[in-house]
Amino acid sequence: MRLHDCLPSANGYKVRTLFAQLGLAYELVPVDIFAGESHTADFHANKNPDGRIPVLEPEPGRFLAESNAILLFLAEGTRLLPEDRFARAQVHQWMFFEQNGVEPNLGTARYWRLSGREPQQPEAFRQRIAGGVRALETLERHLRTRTFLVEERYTVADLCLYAYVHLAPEAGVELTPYPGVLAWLERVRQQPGFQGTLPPYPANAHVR
Ligand SMILES: N[C@@H](CCC(=O)N[C@@H](CS)C(=O)NCC(=O)O)C(=O)O
Repeated sequence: MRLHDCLPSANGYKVRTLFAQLGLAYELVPVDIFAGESHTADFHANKNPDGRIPVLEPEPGRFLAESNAILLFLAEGTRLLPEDRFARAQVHQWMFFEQNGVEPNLGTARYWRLSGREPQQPEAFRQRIAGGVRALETLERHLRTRTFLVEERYTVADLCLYAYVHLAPEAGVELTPYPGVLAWLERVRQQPGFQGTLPPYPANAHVR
């Protein structure tokens, strides 16, 4: 399998971590998204019409985009995705929440802050932070009394949410007001195959 990815991406990090946790080998195909490599005619036509990474190529010529769709595809039939229909729907619930409440808020705010884009759009940045804080409050309400997001066992939903939640301080949002979230992050870090930190954004990600 091949993964078209850019290493500082936390969406890509989700997939790379799952590969490690499942013990699956893959070939990394680097895509310099800051140089426009995900917006070539070939990339749009054949890999992802949305022009974004990560993109999984499970077999030559077949491409799957959206990090959470990739996670669910790879986790099928493994211990990280429950077979029970309702538990599986709860996994989906949290992964949809991640794409609605966490990634567009904490993920975008982090990118803007680390790449120098924050001062260009202070009001939009403030709104993303407010949305991120609301998502953290939601997670805290759920995790204060639970070990993992679904049925007290580690699933692909925990990995999915971990990616941008643990990076909240890089968006400027401290996690100390969320002790349940902090304890859960630590439990995720203890999982076999856990991957460490992400590399920083390259120089060409920054506004000049
Ligand atoms: N919802 C998508 C978001 C993917 C995404 O935003 N990827 C970013 C990197 S983290 C990207 O490729 N950006 C390049 C661009 O938008 O031109 C997912 O979960 O995979």
